[in-house]
Amino acid sequence: MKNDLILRAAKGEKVERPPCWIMRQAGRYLPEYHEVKAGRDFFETCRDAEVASEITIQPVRRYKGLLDAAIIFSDILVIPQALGMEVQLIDGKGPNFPNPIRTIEDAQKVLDYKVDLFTELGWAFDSITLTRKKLNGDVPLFGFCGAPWTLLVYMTEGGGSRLFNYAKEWLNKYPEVSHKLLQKITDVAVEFLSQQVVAGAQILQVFESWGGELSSMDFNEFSLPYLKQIAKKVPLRLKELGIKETVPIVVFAKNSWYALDKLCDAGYNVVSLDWSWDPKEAVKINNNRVVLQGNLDPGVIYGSDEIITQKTEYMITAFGGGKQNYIVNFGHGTHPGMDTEKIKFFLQECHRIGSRE
Ligand code: 1CP
Repeated sequence: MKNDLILRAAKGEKVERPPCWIMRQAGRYLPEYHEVKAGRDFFETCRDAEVASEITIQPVRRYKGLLDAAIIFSDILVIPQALGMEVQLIDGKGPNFPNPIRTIEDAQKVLDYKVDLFTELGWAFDSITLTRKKLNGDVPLFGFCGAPWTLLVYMTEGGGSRLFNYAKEWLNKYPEVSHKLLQKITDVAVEFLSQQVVAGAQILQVFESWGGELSSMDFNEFSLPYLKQIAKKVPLRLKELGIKETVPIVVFAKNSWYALDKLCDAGYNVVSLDWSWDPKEAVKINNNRVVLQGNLDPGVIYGSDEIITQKTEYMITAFGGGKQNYIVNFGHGTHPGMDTEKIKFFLQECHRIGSRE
């Protein structure tokens, strides 16, 4: 490994500066992404290891020396696909499930589905292995998956949502079946994450992007127990699979402000924060139990250099300076229209500010 900064930082070690990466650092804001994708179907692009590895490496190449990790180009919706559900990505509209889970019979079909990860998601492992080879030790590679509740949202809603009426109906009308579905998703997530490590992933992130849609009480019932299972079972499975190194795991539960204290004890090495947090508050609540990651509002990238500097400086300082228990990121992903040069400036500022004695 030429650069293992993020692996050391994620384990809580003291580091020379905070490692930097950005959620959705690959994708639509990069002109080279559009060039390579060339109007092809999104999932077809993911399944082509050569293309997916190229897209994964694009930001690392563009921001040479500024990014300390790559994240494999794929999507959280590949687990529903592995559970036998059809998922499309419609340009300009987002994910679409032609047959979402709406009835008990639909749910039973998913529960009865015999998942064969290597048949359904073999391409994901090939893509990770090839990307690792191409990265040649430049930076560590993230594997990832969607958290069970967030995936259940897509599987019941059939796509993105504003009201979350179908997902909420499932939790409140059929809590027992909802738990069975969440458990099935969890089991697949544990195996999928573990096999991503076998294929070459060196650090993992679990995306609970719709965590903030739950009440605190429902988060405790429908999200947290499954997040905890993932954190506990992946290391055990990795041991069984003969992996000797510790593989750090990050959890990102967007807008789940009420859950930070519990997430710090959920078994993860790193807790990633959205931008609603004042880092000082989060640092106090965490009290050095885990490494924190985040949390600049990506919208700051639309600002002047002075504003980017000012807000980045506040962030890094408020997280304690960045030499321990901190990883730089945005509070959520990049936007398609963002200026690549502004993102470069942000990363340069993180290096400058984070390296200061
Ligand atoms: O650099 C990277 O991060 C690339 C890999 C990646 C990841 C980690 C992609 C590529 N998607 C994801 C995770 C993902 N996908 C999440 C969790 C993170 C988050 O909260 O943003 C979620 C919720 C999805 C679902 C999804 N897939 C959406 C959001 C729709 C909604 O409901 O709001 C969208 C638009 C996609 C498609 C997708 N996935 C990735 C990209 C680059 C795209 C856009 C594809 C395109 O239009 O070209």
